[in-house]
Amino acid sequence: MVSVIERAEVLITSPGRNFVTLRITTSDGVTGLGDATLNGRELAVASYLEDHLVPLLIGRDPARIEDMWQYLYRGAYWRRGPVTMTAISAVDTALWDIKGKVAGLPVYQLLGGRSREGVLVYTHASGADTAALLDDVARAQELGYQAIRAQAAVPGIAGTYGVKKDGKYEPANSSLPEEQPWSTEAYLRFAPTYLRAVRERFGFDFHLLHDVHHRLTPQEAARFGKEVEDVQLFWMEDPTPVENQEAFRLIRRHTTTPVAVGEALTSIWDVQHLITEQLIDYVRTTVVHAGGITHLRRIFDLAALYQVRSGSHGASDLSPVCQAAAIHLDTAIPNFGIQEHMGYPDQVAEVFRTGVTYADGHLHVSDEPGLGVEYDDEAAAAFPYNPKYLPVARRLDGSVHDW
Ligand code: CS2
Ligand code: MG
Repeated sequence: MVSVIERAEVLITSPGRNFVTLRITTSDGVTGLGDATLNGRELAVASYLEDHLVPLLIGRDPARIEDMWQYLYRGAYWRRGPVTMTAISAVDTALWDIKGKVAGLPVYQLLGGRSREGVLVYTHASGADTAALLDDVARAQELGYQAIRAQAAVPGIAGTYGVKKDGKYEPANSSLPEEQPWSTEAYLRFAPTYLRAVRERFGFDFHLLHDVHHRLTPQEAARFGKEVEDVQLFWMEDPTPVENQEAFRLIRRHTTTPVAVGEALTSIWDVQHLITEQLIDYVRTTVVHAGGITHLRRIFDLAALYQVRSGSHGASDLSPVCQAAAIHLDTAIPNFGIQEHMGYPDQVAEVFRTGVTYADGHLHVSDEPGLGVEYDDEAAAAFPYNPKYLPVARRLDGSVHDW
């Protein structure tokens, strides 16, 4: 009797932050998990799955992953975009989890096996000022991280992106969007000074990363990249909003600081020109938002032709299911660059039990069949959904800016 998809459940929980997970169960009782979390818009994806995709899955062959991808993508008629692609990602990832369990193999083995023993990761260091940032970089080095992202609060600008409060950073933290003031002028004066201070204190024998977080115009981004060339950043991330891809030609003309882009992009067509015109050095698309393992591998294969490496987004709003799937892919692909590792609130481990382990600046997947993640329904029930919004940035004149 051929196994078919018998059940598909959309699971919502909030252990410290909101997560949406799809669980597919086959007629043989094999289950697969897929992350479907879209920060600040979680219920849109939950409904897309519950109301539109789940009815299509029941009775289908879980082994036909590629056919399912094409069926859901082309069959949607309305293609791409974060909600559609996150829903398709969840189905795809769950089917790879099932295929690994049926084969009795960890997913990285299905993707061609190990290309490396461990996956180099970067962590977040931040501070309310330069001194606090330097302390946090020292903390990260003590934990063995060989790659560290540095962010510090811009003086006089409350709520600067990426700065922890009481050791924690969760941007989606209010029941209505927090409106955060922003000044590009103040940022451009200050950011190069704290990045330089990190190098002066800790030297160059580790990777230093920085997330501009979409805040600059193309010219400002070119100027910033040029100004910090002496800092030898591993990358400057999302220097300018990605809709205007012409902008990256201008940035390239003025600076050799490596550029990483892609966390807000959801398909190969969104990164195609950035890759084929060598406008970026790292592509940050993810399993959860860019079409699952099937489509993300396609993106990385295209990138490999142009010596563009992977640098997948891995913030705490991408669940441990996404993280595990990302590490399986990172373990197998030839053009792996680096993986973000922001970490999770403590309660998350009560709901998601994952075989991913950390050691000496690297993450390691487990050799359990499938993705190696379990979901505890009982624990999840203790953390009901808690609507939260990402902030909105406003310039000092009151106008809206890119957050
Ligand atoms: C950030 C994210 O980690 C990053 O690189 O860009 O923290 C991003 O702000 C959030 O994932 C948005 O939900
Ligand atoms: Mg980012």
